[in-house]
Amino acid sequence: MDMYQKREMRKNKKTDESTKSLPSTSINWYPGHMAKTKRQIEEDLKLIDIVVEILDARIPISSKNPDVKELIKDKKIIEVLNKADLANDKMNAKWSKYYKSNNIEAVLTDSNSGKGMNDVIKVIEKVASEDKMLQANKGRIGKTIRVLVLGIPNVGKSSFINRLAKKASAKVGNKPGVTTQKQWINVNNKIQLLDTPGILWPKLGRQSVALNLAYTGTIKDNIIDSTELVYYFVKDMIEKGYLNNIVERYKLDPNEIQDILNDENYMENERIMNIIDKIALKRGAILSGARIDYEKISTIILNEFREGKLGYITLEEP
Ligand SMILES: Nc1nc2c(ncn2[C@@H]2O[C@H](COP(=O)(O)OP(=O)(O)OP(=O)(O)O)[C@@H](O)[C@H]2O)c(=O)[nH]1
Ligand SMILES: [Mg+2]
Repeated sequence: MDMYQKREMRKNKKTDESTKSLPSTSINWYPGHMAKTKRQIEEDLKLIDIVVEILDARIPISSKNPDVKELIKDKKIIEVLNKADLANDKMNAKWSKYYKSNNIEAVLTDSNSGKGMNDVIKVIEKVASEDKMLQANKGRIGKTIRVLVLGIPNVGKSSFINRLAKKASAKVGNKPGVTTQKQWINVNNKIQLLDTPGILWPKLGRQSVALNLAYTGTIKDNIIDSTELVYYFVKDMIEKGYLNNIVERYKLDPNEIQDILNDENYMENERIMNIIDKIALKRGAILSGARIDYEKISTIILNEFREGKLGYITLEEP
């Protein structure tokens, strides 16, 4: 990066949280689409007893849609922190404790391996048995508990459903008298799952939320400049105590990195960019004229994060 680029970077980054604006929503979520999705979920809610909301364990706050509470009204909800295998163990425990102390039912899962699925089943049965409304509703006693899976894009809704379905017998066809085309999956003799999840719209109000969703791949990274995205990612990693993960993954010299971070001659954003430059050099993300290929290094770093190659990382704490 030459001096001019660095100056530009400095100019841009000074404003960080305050004035920098990201696109307010991903292209797929224009208001009409959102309204249609909402209506669909409202229809599905009429058919079910319990909601399972899938969150990304690495970003339990950013991956939660705050409208859900209003949407589901008095339906009971279970939070599933999926992709727990990619998240930090200590933070997983911290989040579990947080939910417990707030009387929120929450389960950590890995929908690839199936870890946590039995806990989900147990919690569904427990919640159903405690739900007075469900029990009071005479017609429902002895009937199956019907479950709807909700979640923002890419959190693992389909993987989660497939995992539960694998344990289950074949799909149940349309029930006579049910006019919709709904397909139900028998999870066991007590629980049925609607086979299509409700896709919630991500809430991009705060910049940090939009960034978290871009890091994890929930919103397309082409809505934000890749140099900026990787800049914020590395900055967040350092601030959240994951500098070592980067140093180790890219075989950087820890002393050299410390020197960069302590160098008073640079603004913070320049220090971050210098570290990214080091990674780019290691990975050969170089263009003609020895310029850094930020697009390439951005893709490399973020893909490796998404694949878990940077280690177990949780970006939000309770
Ligand atoms: N490591 C890990 N990867 C997961 C887990 N669950 C899902 N994935 C991966 O995350 C990606 C998205 O999973 P999907 O099940 O398609 O997510 P979805 O919520 O159905 O996504 P949309 O249908 O696009 O809204 C896939 O590459 C999955 O393999 C998990 O628990 N751990
Ligand atoms: Mg899906």
